[in-house]
Amino acid sequence: MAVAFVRGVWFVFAISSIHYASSSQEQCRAMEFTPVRTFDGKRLMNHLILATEVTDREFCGARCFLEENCASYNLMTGSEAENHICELNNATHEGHESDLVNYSGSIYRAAQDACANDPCNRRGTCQVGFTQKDYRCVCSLGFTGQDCLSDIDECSEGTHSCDINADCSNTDGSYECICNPGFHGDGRNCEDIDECATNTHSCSADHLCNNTDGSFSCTSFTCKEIYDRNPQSENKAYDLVAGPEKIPIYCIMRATGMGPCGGGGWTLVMKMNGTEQTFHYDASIWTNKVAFNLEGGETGLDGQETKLPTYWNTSFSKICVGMKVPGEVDTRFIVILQTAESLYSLIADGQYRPTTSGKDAWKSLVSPPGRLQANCNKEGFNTSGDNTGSAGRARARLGILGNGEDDCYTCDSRIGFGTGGALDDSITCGNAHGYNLKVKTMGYIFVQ
Ligand SMILES: [Ca+2]
Ligand SMILES: [Ca+2]
Ligand SMILES: [Ca+2]
Repeated sequence: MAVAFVRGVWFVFAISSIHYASSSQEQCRAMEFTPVRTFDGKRLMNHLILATEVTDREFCGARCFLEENCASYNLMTGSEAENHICELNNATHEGHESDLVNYSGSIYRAAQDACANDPCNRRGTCQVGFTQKDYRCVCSLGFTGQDCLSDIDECSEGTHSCDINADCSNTDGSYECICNPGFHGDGRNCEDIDECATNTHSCSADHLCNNTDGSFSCTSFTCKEIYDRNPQSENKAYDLVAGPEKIPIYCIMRATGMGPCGGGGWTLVMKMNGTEQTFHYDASIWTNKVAFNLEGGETGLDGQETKLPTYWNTSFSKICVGMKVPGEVDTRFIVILQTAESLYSLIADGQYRPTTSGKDAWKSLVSPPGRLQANCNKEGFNTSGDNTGSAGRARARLGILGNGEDDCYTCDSRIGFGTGGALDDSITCGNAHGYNLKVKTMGYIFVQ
């Protein structure tokens, strides 16, 4: 008997029978080469995995033991002084009887072959000598289990390589990746489809297509955007993105009846009734971002009041304001050239901001022509008297003030939107000129 220690494994060589064993739990392997399975003058062909030289003929068995796929070996013996050729095979002659050929000078030795009946399924590799069953299976990709019968669910185990924008579906032995709707690619790599560029979107002609990751959105923020895409657009409500949602908002596209404002796509902001207190100068409606009666924003120049999110969300370079005197057919408009990020930004802070429309323009809003006292003529946003203590005096969120005295301290007349104060605090839109002229109108504000 000889004893050797090679790469952490003890080998015990008996004269007739050689037994190899290792004690490591994971690599636990036991191989026995018995005299019954030793064939002098034979060589197993066609199953070679490694050929090497050994100085000691007994080391060929040790090499086989250390090579996990080795099940048998051919030892070609030379003279005692020379090295021996050691051929390691991944099978034994069992099931391969015709591969065992006569070969002078060769000794063929086969381990007990628990792999002979192919216990490993799905093209798994059987390794002799491992585990209590004397074999173990190295499963091919996608399979697991002792005999490789179980499919690995790569999708639920998270071992797949599908794109983050793909759906993983498990298959027997593998898995499939299919890009999510709105993406294209092979499943491993998925890219957003640009529906706008490829013209596969479903946006109407009124809306601009905006590509998004995995989808697209159809948007118009203003009536002018719609008009610019289609100058034939008619006056009506269109779905506009005004804030987080799309809501129907009335657009005036045609110049007809719009006086100096003309057409080109006016976005409705407010409609107010001068007999109601909704839009009084002191009402919080001017200083908050809360919509009022959205339904009223879907119709044109009628008697409904409304305050739309366009008040604080819509930027513009000009404002069209109109007044309609009860009993009159026409609404009279003037245009105010003013750029701002929103009407809210011009009004809500209460700061006075002048406009330059002129007295005659403001008077033209009312029919018969409005009247103002001769002096002051202060016009703009948040217009009020010069003395800070004049809360009771005429003021307008957007309008012009007139005074009999040659100053702006005691203003009693006004034309404007969101008015209040002397001499009739109940008029919130229209013209107040002393005790003998009080015109409460509908008021409309559009931006473009
Ligand atoms: Ca699978
Ligand atoms: Ca897209
Ligand atoms: Ca006065």
